[in-house]
Amino acid sequence: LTRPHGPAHTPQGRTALRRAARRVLLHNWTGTSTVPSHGLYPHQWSWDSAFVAIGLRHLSVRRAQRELETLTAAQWGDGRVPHIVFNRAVPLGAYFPSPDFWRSSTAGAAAGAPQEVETSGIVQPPVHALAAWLVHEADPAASRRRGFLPRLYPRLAAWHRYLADRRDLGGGGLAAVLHPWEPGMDNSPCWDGPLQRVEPVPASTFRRADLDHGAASDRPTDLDYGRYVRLAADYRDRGYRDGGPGGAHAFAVEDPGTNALFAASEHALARIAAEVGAAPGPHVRRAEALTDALVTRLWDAQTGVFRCRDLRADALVPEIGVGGLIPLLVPGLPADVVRALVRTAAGPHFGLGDTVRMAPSYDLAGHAFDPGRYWRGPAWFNVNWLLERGLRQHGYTDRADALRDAALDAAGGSGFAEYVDPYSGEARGTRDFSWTAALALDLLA
Ligand code: 9WN
Repeated sequence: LTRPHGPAHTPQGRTALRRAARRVLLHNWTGTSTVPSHGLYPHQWSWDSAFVAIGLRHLSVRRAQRELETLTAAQWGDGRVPHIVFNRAVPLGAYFPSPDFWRSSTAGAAAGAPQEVETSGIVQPPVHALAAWLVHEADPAASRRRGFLPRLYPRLAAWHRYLADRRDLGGGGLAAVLHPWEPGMDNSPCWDGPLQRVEPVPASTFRRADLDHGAASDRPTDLDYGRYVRLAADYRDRGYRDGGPGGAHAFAVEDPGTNALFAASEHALARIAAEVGAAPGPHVRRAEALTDALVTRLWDAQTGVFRCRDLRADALVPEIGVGGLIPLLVPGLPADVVRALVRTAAGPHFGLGDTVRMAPSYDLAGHAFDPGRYWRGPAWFNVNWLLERGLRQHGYTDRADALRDAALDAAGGSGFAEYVDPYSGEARGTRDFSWTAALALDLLA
């Protein structure tokens, strides 16, 4: 375990880090929103924008507001906030799958896809209400002057309604994900089992633009992509319908990370409602119901971690992914569950503060652990920011401080890498990655 000695530990180091993080965010700003990275991800991504706004608020509250406004302007009539909003100035071949694959404005017309902009048809975790509240809090006067929350509130409320009404496919009060891209942890070993039912399309039928920018050993495999493409194409060909006729999805999973973010954001939405003069009660009640459902449906008391539920098999997935720790972020989680999660984070599966300084994305002792490959082991900054916030919220201040310093050291030391090897801190994936810079700025504040 590397001992702390990085930029987080001196005032000069912190100043330099702040400056470098700002440079990344300025560079990745397109005028209306922020790209995760110009090469690998040249469009706007949903949960990235929420994390970016949380950092941008320290740089420009106006830009942070704009980031969320641009994203939610591409919301569909049924309430879904798409996982990608495409920039039409970017050539089609720069990212796969491109707008001509998703065909949102035609294939998604019945679901109310916008006509003025092309988007994907799937979603990502709902971090937006939490982000909107944090952006508001950064400068409440400026927020009120621009009517930021009154404009955003109906959009956020419709987004949460979509998740609650259309995505509760298991009937137990949680939102299901229908594609491994939806929980944002694309190739986590948690999806390996449920994905076995999905017939991959041949790799010869698509061209992976990601390999122009990223090392193949850091990225998902062609077999993974074959299954991602099959699932997305099938969803599109059903008009992006979630239920109703033909609504049986080959992949449907209840993910603890997504649902924990839903619960935390629902609490934030209650505060937003109160601020804009709407009733907070329904949001508080939904947040509490989500918290109960998380514990009832996904808590594994024996291991002390939340698991994914494969809805097709109606069984918990045996793999232990870092999404299972994210409920630490939820206010009102039962105290015994909080204590068990904190123990698990520091135990052999995640080694936090023991064998590693940042939580890995997957079980250190798991059979599929790979310290370099994407969501199969590397440590990610958004996830560790969420855990830092969860630890702090539940009073684990020393652990939160240590994690904050570790994340700052790794962000600075890796050139704001997309993810890092959890043991060595070595940079993986792309560099100058937006949420790494944004969340470093937030941790420095
Ligand atoms: C697919 C943009 C996104 C993140 C995801 C991350 C990765 C996309 C990809 O990049 O996914 O959505 O092309 O691999 O897994 O969490 O939002 O940064």
